[in-house]
Amino acid sequence: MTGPKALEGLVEKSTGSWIYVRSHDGKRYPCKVKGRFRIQGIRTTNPVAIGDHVEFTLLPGEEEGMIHRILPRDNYIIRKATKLSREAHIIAANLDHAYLIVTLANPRTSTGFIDRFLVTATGYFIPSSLIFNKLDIYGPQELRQMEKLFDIYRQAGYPCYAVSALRGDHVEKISELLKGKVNLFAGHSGSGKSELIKAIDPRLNPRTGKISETHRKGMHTTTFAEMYRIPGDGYIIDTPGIKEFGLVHFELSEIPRCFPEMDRLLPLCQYSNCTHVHEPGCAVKKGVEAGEISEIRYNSYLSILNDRNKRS
Ligand SMILES: Nc1nc2c(ncn2[C@@H]2O[C@H](COP(=O)(O)OP(=O)(O)O)[C@@H](O)[C@H]2O)c(=O)[nH]1
Ligand SMILES: [Mg+2]
Ligand SMILES: [Zn+2]
Repeated sequence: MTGPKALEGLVEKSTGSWIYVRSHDGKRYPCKVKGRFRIQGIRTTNPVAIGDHVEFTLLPGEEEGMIHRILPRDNYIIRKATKLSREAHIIAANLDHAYLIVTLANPRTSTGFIDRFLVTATGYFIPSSLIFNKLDIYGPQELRQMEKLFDIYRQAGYPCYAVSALRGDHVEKISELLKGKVNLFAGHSGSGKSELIKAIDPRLNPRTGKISETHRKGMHTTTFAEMYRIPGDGYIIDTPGIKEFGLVHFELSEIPRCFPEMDRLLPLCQYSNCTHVHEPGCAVKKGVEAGEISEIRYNSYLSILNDRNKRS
């Protein structure tokens, strides 16, 4: 007699108690996890994450499965489980691209938030871009500000796009970018992630707007990412309620490496252990003075460094 057949599939949804795996034949199975999985050196609250490729066996009845192996991850993005926790929560794995949905009004996304997101994604080797949403409500002031931010982030090496999910402006362009890839959507609650997903594929129905917000706030539980299949053989992973991206296990010296425009200059610093704060002969500080590195980005660097120093 042979054992139960092992199948392979993609984790599309994980609620904690059940993990939903799409097998290669297209069927979706609710699964449980067997055994313990760890990322080296960090404790995680969820061993199996959305985007994971797993091996599982069917339980008697062949409706449910048991996951017994996670295939090696290309990458993953994690945050701290709670603000003070030492445990990490894996947001998603095997991402091709991460998009931060930014709004300059209703709500306003700060550059500090943008930079923390980009540092995290860059540190985990996930190419990332910014999508400025709600173009339809911007006045001259917001449009000027947007142009300025476009310059800063493009110069730093991050593509920038502007859309209106509600009115449909430039949504086509985004759909093109997402094709054939696993894409993460992040951003403040209310920035329009769900609305944009609906604009990309009207058949999808993520909850938008006020009702779900109040609902969410009342729940006080971890919100889990959702994965959506989109036309053109791609996926969007919607990550609700993520306020802080944790640089969970980055060394201090790795942080400047996550600013591409600083990274280029690091070999030119006079001291190899330069922190780029006060040292003489610092190429990064010279870059800021010369306008090669934006002051906004440099200030975000200082702020991230400062937070880290406070904690350790
Ligand atoms: N004016 C305007 N409102 C938008 C746009 N995109 C989303 N919204 C609105 O912003 C609110 C929050 O959007 P939602 O997609 O739920 O945000 P999420 O929390 O990021 O998923 C909803 O009332 C949306 O209708 C847009 O492009 N323009
Ligand atoms: Mg949403
Ligand atoms: Zn330096």
